[in-house]
Amino acid sequence: MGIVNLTPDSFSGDGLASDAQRAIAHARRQIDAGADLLDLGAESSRPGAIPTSLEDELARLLPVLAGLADCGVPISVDTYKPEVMRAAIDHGASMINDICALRMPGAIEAVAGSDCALCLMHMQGQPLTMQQQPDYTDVVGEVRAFLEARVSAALAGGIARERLLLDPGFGFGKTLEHNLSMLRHLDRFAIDGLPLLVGMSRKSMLAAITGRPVGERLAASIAVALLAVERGAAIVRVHDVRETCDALRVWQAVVGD
Ligand code: YH5
Repeated sequence: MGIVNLTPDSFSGDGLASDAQRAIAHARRQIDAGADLLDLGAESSRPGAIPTSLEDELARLLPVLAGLADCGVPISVDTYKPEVMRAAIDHGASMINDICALRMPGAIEAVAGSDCALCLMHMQGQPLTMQQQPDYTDVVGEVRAFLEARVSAALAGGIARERLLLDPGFGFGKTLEHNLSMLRHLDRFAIDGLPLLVGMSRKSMLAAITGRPVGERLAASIAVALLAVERGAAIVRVHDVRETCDALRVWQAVVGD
């Protein structure tokens, strides 16, 4: 899954057509580099991020979705707002990537009326404050229990099991030790055999290990992507598609499937 960031920190942020054109070009490069799936995100969920208005999120997202209608790979939209989910689905999105796991009022209904896929992710707290005091007695058990409860909520809301993916949410209200525990025990999140999606690309946990700034986390990002796939991840959400694909091809050649 190639990341396509539509937030102003990655573009000029004026919401004009030039931003959309640059994002579309980036998305097409991600596909050329080997992405089987793209994740479009128009609201930052980095630690400390301030929420984006509905209007701004839609203005950034919809022109890019329209421009990728014929791109040949499924498009996921990273949003927790029900209105954005509905608009994204109307504009051809194949998947909703919800960092709030359908906890926003109206989110279940927004997704239930379609046939798109849905990723349910764990987050403790909210982006603005989630890294201030992550707190668990058993991070793996608690994240697993949360995901089980969200699967139940989705099923009860009329979303078929076949549409679901799960994500323990690396970096979303977790210390380095929490993230490492989750990676060590990744198999425990495969509830009912649902596919796992994981995102660790360039994240601060890699800074905590390597001491590198965000522009120098490529090797660490490839290493964790490979470790995640080895531990059962079905999809890795990454910035550096070409390099990650190369690493995964080597792994695949060795394991022979
Ligand atoms: C994820 O893990 N993450 S947005 C801070 C960084 C670098 C990257 C420099 N959306 C996930 O990518 N969706 C995001 O420090 C996600 N799983 C799913 N399903 C955060 C991000 C990032 C944050």
